[in-house]
Amino acid sequence: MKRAVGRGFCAALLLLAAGHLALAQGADPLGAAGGYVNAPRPWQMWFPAAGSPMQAQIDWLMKYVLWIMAGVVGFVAVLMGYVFARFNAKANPVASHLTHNTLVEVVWLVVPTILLAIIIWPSLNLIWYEGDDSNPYMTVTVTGHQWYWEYNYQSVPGLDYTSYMVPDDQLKPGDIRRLSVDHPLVLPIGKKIKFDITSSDVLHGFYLPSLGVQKYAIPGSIQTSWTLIPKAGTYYGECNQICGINHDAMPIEIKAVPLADYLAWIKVAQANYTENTVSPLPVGQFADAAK
Ligand SMILES: [Cu+2]
Repeated sequence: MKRAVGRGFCAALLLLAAGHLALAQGADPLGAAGGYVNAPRPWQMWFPAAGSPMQAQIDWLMKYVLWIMAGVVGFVAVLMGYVFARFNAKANPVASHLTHNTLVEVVWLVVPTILLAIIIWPSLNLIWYEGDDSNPYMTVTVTGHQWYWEYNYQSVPGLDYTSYMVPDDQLKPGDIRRLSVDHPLVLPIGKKIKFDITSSDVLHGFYLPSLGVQKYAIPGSIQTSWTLIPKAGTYYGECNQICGINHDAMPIEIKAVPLADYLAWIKVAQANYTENTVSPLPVGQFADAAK
């Protein structure tokens, strides 16, 4: 724990140094994320605003199925109410001995079949869409650790850094308690980003609700997912697989910035973040083994 705090402190110093360097150069690549913040609100209902096409489709499918379900539940409720009122012992003392009705049996077979078909069709399309991580602009290896995330930019040699939650007593203005991190994951907007998700110790969950990404981080295995963020801003996620005592202390913060700002950030990050590399397990080996 002490080590983690130490690392967090070093990371904060490095971030400060990176910030100063960026300011000295007259540019703050991360500032390019702008003021848009996609974060959960207290008592929020429904999904967060969709930050990616994948989440937009998930949102659509959820509501589509929900309306069909509401129709089925409503119809069954009305039917049961009618049966209770019309065919109880008082209202209908002599029960019918009818055991078979071809029309009713055909209807209750065909109607649910049609309902299932119109649910399955967009569901399969979405599963196919979610699984299509081909031709990404870049790939980031995401490794879950107890209790922080590690981001390895496969296309940027040496860019591999850790991301710790900002402790409550170190929050700065604009930070969100339990969600802000020392080093966010920085991604370019409008580009397809692939995630290779793994873990160095126990099961973690890489969960980005507003981007529609949710994958287990499994030791010794790589799960893939992808995203495409059209709008610059800050997006948040959390580990959503109980992974030990500090499970709640490994949020995910994403800064989505225009490509030019991302490329500028790489230079700053390469000079500063790489010293912060913590790699208890060589994640590269997993990546190679999977090929
Ligand atoms: Cu975790």
